[in-house]
Amino acid sequence: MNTLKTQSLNFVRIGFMAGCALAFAAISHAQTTGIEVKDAWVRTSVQGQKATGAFMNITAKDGAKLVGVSSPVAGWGEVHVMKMEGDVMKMRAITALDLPAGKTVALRPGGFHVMLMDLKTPLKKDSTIPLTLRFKDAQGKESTLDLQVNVSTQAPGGASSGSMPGHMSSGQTAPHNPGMGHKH
Ligand SMILES: [Cu+2]
Repeated sequence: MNTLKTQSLNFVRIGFMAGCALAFAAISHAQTTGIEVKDAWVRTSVQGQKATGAFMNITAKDGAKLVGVSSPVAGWGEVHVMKMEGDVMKMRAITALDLPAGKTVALRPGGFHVMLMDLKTPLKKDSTIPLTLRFKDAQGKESTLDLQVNVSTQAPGGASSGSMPGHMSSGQTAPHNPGMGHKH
């Protein structure tokens, strides 16, 4: 009985400290230099659905790794890769996604993506959610990038790749700079 009480007290304290650390991180790393995120969107979810995917194009000018993701609407987030194994499409979590210098890495349905787990609320079309990405640079230094991501049923500008990028960038923190690096 006594032990139980001590444990739950410790738990409360750890939770509080984690909250402080998060708040501090958000302030001290508000400016992530050299990393650009475009065309970010997260797929709608329905009541009772536990997970959904988020997709975007990330360019790290000097190279970096995407090592973590979180959002207040989810219990936790993971970076996933989706691959065909035989005839079965499988996805698994990876601890780091390599972002080679100057190359745009696409997170999209069927490939790399962000998975938001243990959703706390249904994500409604045309709303936005906060999403925090955590990066590690070549020196191992961590930084975070806070985004507001549109909730949608499909990629910005439609399902095909031939449409105009930048069309939906309202509400995103990434600079409005359409066209760069897109091949048709
Ligand atoms: Cu996934």
